[in-house]
Amino acid sequence: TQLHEFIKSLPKAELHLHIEGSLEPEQMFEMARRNGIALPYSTVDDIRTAYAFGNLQEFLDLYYAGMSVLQTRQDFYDLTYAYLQRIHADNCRHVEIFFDAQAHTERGIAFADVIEGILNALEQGEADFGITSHLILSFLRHLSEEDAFKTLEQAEPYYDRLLGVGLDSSEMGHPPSKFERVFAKSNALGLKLFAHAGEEGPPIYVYEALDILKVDRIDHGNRSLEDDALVNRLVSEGMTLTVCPLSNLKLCVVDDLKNHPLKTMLDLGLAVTVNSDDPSYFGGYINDNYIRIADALDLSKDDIVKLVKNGFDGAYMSDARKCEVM
Ligand code: ES4
Ligand code: ZN
Repeated sequence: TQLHEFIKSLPKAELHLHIEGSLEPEQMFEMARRNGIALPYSTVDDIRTAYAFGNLQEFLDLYYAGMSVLQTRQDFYDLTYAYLQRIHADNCRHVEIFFDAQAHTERGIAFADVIEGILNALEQGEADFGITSHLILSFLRHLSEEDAFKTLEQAEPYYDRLLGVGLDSSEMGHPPSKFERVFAKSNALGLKLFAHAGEEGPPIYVYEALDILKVDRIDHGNRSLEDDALVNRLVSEGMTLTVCPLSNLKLCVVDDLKNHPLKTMLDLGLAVTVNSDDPSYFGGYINDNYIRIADALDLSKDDIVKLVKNGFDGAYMSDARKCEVM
């Protein structure tokens, strides 16, 4: 349709993307083959069939298992470069990427191999596709504060090449307050602060992300809608929420895209953006997320423009770069 073509034609920014969640089944087989790793699947279709999740944890179990094929610096390079190539086709011009360092270092992969593979691909992607990018070190919240501190220390040689730190993985039972001190330290180092909150967790987790972690963006934030005072605060602060429609559908945060709160959030004046989260696992890259949610909620051209603009407003880009792409 005309709206689909409009969405495809717009330059976009993506602010919520886990690079390990862009690992496509074909790549998983190729890397398993070259690294001599046995997979519990025989075909690409087997993998896609297995991607049916009842909640966040069911997804995370397959996500951490899948990334075990990532072994070498070249694997991290290839993963990242393929993602950039894919979003270039979606006219995505800027991306801020999370990586889960601990999910690799705990398997014995060197931190340097992970981050240098990713950073080298980001540099090549800018040269080849004109996509600007930032990298965010995300702490796994099911692991300890001490483990997060250790990971922040391992990143020391790369602080100037990191935009910030994030917080992801199993939300329930792991409130933002668990990471108060490591976020304070990250802030003192000049890093930006991001946290997943209110995806499955209650509004109090969003308050903690704001008040205790002092985050610069909230990832997801859907459940903020249960608390009117919280909504008013997020609106008045102009806090960016990185919403992920197909992720919410696949993880049963919503039962149907027609019941997704995105349009409500927009109409309340929240600074919501559209993102793909883990595109290989959730069935779509950035344009698919825009198209599926636009169709389900009957979004207007003005809604789409607002969402795209929110993406650039919430991004860490120079005004000159924004001018160039918007
Ligand atoms: C994630 Cl959707 C989501 N939520 C929490 N942690 C994650 N890690 C990768 N995707
Ligand atoms: Zn996420």
